[in-house]
Amino acid sequence: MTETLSAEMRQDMLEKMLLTRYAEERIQELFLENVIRGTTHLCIGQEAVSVGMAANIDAKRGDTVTCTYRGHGHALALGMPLKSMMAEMMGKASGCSRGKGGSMHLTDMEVGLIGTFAIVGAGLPVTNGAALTAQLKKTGAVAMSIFGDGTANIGAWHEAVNLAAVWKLPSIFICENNLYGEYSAYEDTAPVDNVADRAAAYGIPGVIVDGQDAEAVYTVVKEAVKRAQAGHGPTLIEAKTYRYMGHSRTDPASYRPKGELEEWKKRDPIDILSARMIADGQLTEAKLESMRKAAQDEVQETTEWAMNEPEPSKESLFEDIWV
Ligand SMILES: Cc1ncc(C[n+]2csc(CCOP(=O)(O)OP(=O)(O)O)c2C)c(N)n1
Ligand SMILES: [Mg+2]
Repeated sequence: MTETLSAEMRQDMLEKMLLTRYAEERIQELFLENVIRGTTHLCIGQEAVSVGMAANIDAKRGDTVTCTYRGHGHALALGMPLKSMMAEMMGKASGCSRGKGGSMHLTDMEVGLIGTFAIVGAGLPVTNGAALTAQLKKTGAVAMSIFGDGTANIGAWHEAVNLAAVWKLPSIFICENNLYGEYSAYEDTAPVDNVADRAAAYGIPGVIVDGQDAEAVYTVVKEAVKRAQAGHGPTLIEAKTYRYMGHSRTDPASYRPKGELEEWKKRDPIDILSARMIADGQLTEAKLESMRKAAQDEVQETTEWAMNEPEPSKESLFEDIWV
């Protein structure tokens, strides 16, 4: 059953979802204005998974997270400073990867984010490595990997889930099933109705959760953490969600059936949590409005700040590399 969280935790989740939403809207504009180069993959519509996951992470304990190129929301939910992210987007030296990674390579060891990966499926084996460390050192830490529905068709995914199950690693595999892998619909590329159904092949629990409901996501991830810490091994969680935007910056997503986006927008993660808080007397429309404004202001101020930050030096090209 979905846990009812404290007013403070709900407030924190709502703030982070608002910050992610407005930051990503601004990022899209900045790409179109050529202020940010390369490409970008937005998680607008999927924010509840980010906050539900992140609220279970204890970086001090040594918990770790790997995620994908669609990782802005996870990074912010884990507590990466917006400045660090925005500067990285713009290739500035003050970015989390010193301006050399960009949108798809956000990393912040302080918050447990050991990497966002552009290679589909590449995060799972790394998560297993972190989980093995926790298991051998008996730290009680867990390692999470976030990925999409298309990723469950990749060889590395199957090898990683299998190994984690055999070794009973404290790995937690969280699938954001947003119905599409690039431009292909889930049902055209997978032979099973749910990604979670694949858990049976590896003898681990496969749990389906409403990915639009932050508290529901929080609840199932918490269960998976307990299981991992008790030495029972990994859990596969499938959060049913939807990306409002196309796959990447220039994709108009014309392959989607008419009306599908509108249906999903009726179950917006920010609306669901804020409505619940209002119903429980923890939030008013006016307070919500001021929270929106605060998030928008932070995005605007941070954007301006990042634009004026220096580029990395030429010498830094030879730093942080293996020869
Ligand atoms: C190994 C590999 N194959 C193909 C690609 C190209 N590619 C980038 S994203 C993507 C789709 C992944 O879909 P999904 O796992 O559902 O994640 P989503 O983008 O929907 O979050 C593909 C095929 C890649 N980056 N890496
Ligand atoms: Mg997908």
